[in-house]
Amino acid sequence: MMTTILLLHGPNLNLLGVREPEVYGSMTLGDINARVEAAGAEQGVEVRPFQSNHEGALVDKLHEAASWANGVVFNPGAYTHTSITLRDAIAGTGLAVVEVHLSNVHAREEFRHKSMLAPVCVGQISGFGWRSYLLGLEAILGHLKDI
Ligand code: CA2
Repeated sequence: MMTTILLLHGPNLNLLGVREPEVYGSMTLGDINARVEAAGAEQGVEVRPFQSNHEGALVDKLHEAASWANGVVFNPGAYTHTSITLRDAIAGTGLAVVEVHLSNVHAREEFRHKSMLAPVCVGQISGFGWRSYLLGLEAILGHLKDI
């Protein structure tokens, strides 16, 4: 059976490469999706990207993915720091999720240091720009091999 990974992006990440390139880099979300999909394909892994600015749509996608995804690479954006709803969705589906961030959230404002989701994730990758997603893919695939 082919391994399938949900590549999930939260709010404002559709602006990548268009606004604030000094903070978040010049790659667009489409560029990042293509790089992660290509890295997956090299290993025979299907990567399915999805982005939403809406918390409920992200919850719905996690629920849906529980029936087809082996794991999730998730940049929850600012919902990282606020969303008990997304935390409950991850815990409730039992999906294996790696949390990723472009920026080093621990080097930024205090309110970004706390993740509501990290305790129900396999782990967190933060601070490597768009490569955080490649590291996230490697991390989830390594995790899935071990279980
Ligand atoms: O570093 C990350 O990946 C974040 O998840 C990005 C979130 C931020 O709230 C988190 O603390 C860390 C913000 C995403 C905003 O994305 C933009 C992209 C381009 C232009 C403006 C915003």
